[in-house]
Amino acid sequence: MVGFISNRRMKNFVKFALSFSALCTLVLISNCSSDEDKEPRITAAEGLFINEISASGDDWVELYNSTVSDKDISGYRIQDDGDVDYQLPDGITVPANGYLVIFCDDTNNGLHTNFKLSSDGETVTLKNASGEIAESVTYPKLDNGQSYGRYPDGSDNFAISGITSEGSSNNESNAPAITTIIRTPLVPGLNQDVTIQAELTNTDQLSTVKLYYSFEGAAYASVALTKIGNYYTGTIPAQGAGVTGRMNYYVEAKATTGAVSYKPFDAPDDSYHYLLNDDALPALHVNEIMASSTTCCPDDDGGVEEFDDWIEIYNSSASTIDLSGMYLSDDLNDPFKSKIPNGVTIPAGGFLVFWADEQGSQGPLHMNFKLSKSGESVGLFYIDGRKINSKDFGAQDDNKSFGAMVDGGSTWQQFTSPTPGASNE
Ligand SMILES: [Ca+2]
Ligand SMILES: [Ca+2]
Ligand SMILES: [Ca+2]
Ligand SMILES: [Ca+2]
Repeated sequence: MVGFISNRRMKNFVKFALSFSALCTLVLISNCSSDEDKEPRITAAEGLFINEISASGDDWVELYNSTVSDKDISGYRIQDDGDVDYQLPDGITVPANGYLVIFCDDTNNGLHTNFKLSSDGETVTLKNASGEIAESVTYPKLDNGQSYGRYPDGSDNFAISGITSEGSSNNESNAPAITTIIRTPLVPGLNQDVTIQAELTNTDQLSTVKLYYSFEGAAYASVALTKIGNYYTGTIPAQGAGVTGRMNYYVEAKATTGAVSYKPFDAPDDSYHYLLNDDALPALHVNEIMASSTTCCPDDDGGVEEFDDWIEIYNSSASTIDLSGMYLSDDLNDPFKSKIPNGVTIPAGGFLVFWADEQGSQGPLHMNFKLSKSGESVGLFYIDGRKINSKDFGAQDDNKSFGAMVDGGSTWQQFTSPTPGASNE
């Protein structure tokens, strides 16, 4: 479990050390016990807490005031790792026994900070007007719809909850959180059982974990998942020989309190899916790659020239091929890495260049990975994840490409004069 840093604890420790100093030498302090829960809470602003943090999708920090008086936090500052701290507006109060949400959305105005939070986890620190640390909480990796908070409000018990309670009490919103879902096989063939494993955290009050699945829009069926090792495990049954279509699924975790969480978090509106498909794979080929460009062939984005990595795909068939929903990846174990948007086609006998620049905002041909100059793999995958074609490559020289000697062929060579979008020659 990921811990947290509490300034209050440090102050409690100082107070404890002072009050017991007459009894204990410094050497013996570690042997003297004290129930710090009986010590009054002392903070730079007593009774003010960072109560809940959301850091994936919507980023925000919820403050909680456990006292019966409004707390004026004029001059307070908030920061995350590595960013300049942000001063909250004057005249802002956290209401008595109430909540205030600070939006970490990088808009730098009012209750909207100049930074975003990392979904991988970091530390959020709140300082008072004198610059003293009022609260500091280190949160772990969070997924959409999950939060890290105090359950109940203002306590020292932190947990990842599978549901959030932005601006309201955490007390009824403590749900088990589903952190990981694994599907085996990742690319199911027709008429195959599919195993789903779910990893959970914050399970003290766990009641049930269920897998829901729906084939081709039928009503969802459910199956209880059984804990095997670290995972809650169950099976989506095979659909029969020759049956093709789309399987949607999601996992639900319910607490004994009735609080429920899902993965994906907004299921059933959203769900995971796989395709049972027996289409013949298209005649497409990874045909030429550039893994280290400094002067060759700038990308198709206007403005300043960008010399990005690229992948050329060749259509060896006599028909136009629609690549909508197919995938490119630089990891052959992760076929679903970068989805090709709708409307991308290659004419019969034609070539198309995809940019491996992690700049998806530059258009439909820009993939969310780059190619390693020291070598790796490129794969083209069908809409169901089956591999159409792939190529492993070793270390590459700057501005020289690696491609099939004959378009679509299996013998590859280095090209001093790359031919992105045209026949290799
Ligand atoms: Ca809350
Ligand atoms: Ca680019
Ligand atoms: Ca890469
Ligand atoms: Ca070429």
